[in-house]
This record gives sequence, structure tokens and C-alpha cells, in this order.
Amino acid sequence: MVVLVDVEREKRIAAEAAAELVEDGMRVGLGTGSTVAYLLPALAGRGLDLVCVATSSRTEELGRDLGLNVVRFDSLDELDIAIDGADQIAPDGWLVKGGGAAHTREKIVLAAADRFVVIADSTKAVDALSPPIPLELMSFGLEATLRHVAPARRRDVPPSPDGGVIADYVGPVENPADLAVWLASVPGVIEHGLFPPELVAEIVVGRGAEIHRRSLR
Ligand code: A5P
Repeated sequence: MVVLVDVEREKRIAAEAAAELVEDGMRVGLGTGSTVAYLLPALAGRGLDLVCVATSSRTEELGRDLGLNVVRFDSLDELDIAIDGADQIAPDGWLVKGGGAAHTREKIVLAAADRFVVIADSTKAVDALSPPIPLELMSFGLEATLRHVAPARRRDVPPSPDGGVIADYVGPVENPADLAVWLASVPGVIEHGLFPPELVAEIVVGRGAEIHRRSLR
């Protein structure tokens, strides 16, 4: 039997549910991607007094166009909440992010937040994480770094706003914690797209017409 998933509806209802978690006066981290594209109008529509930081210029522009107060992330040292999508969500809360190449800024913003809420459609929930794992690499010594993190391939996208080269590790992902430690140890790797459960406060997934929520702390 073929089950058709209305992915757009699932993204929208997850994003709208997360927008309700934001309270007046909060400092909010805004993620990047097609699920966050539903969050921004839902948040703007609430008319709250917020200070927001964006994880990409796409989110910054969209947020400002919708009337959100988006400031540079150099004037705040912590955030109350951050809301972002994910490419893969494992049962134990490990995430893969960076399909949109924004994982370095996302990790910085999410790590600064008191509470990181993941929003996703049901296709993002997986039994186990699998490649590709996004990477941001220094352009200096790029070929040597790619060789070190092999098997890896450079992605055909522009550099990050911080000048990093976007690539993907395509080898096995047996233990995400071990892989994360190894990737972070390679000289030339600026950041990888494995996000540990310790960073995550809540996962909100749209499944059909329902919202499934899971608190990790
Ligand atoms: C951006 O680099 C990513 O981490 C996104 O947050 C992730 O790819 C989810 O994107 P979608 O909401 O478009 O699936």
C-alpha cells in the first residue's frame, strides 16, 4: 500500500506549533530551511515584541520582510529559544543538519539558546542516521582536508557567508558520537552537521494532521 505524506502540511503544522512556544520579550534564534519558512510568518503573525537572530541571510531577509526584528548576532550572548529544522532525527535525539549548508551558524545559534526546538515533517524521523553528513571546511589546504575526512565530496554550492567550503562526509555512520568526535578533530574542519541530543530540548514533528512532541530535557 502506498501512503502519501503531505510533507508541506506536516512542516507547516510543526512550525506553527513551535511558534506558539515563543513568548513576548524573548530572544529568538531562527533556523534555516523550508520548515523554518513556515515558522517565520507564524511567528510574525503573533505580533510579539521579540529580538531575533538568523542563521542565514535567507532567513534574515525573509524575517525582516515579515516585520520581525532581526539583529546581528554580535550584540547578544544568549538566546531564550531557537527553532530550526533537521535533515534526519534519530530515535535517541541525534540530528543531521546542514542540507542547506547553514549548519555552522545554526550550531552556534542553537548552542546559545536556553531551549532548542526542532521542527520537522515525518520523513525526517529515521531509525538510524546515514550519510551524507554536511561539513564546512577551510579553503586553505582543502584537498588535504578532504583526503583526511574521506570518503567525502565537495558540494557544488557557494561558500558559506564565513568563507567556508561546503562538503559532505559520505562514509558509514555507525556511532554518531564517535563520528562527531573524529570529524571535529580533523584540522581544517570548521564544523560538521551532527548535532547531539544534549543540544535539543524538544522535537516537534508533523505526522499527517497530528503534532508529535518529544521533550529531551
Ligand atoms: C540548513 O542548513 C539545514 O540544517 C536545515 O535546517 C535542514 O536542512 C532542514 O531543512 P528543511 O526544513 O528544508 O528540511
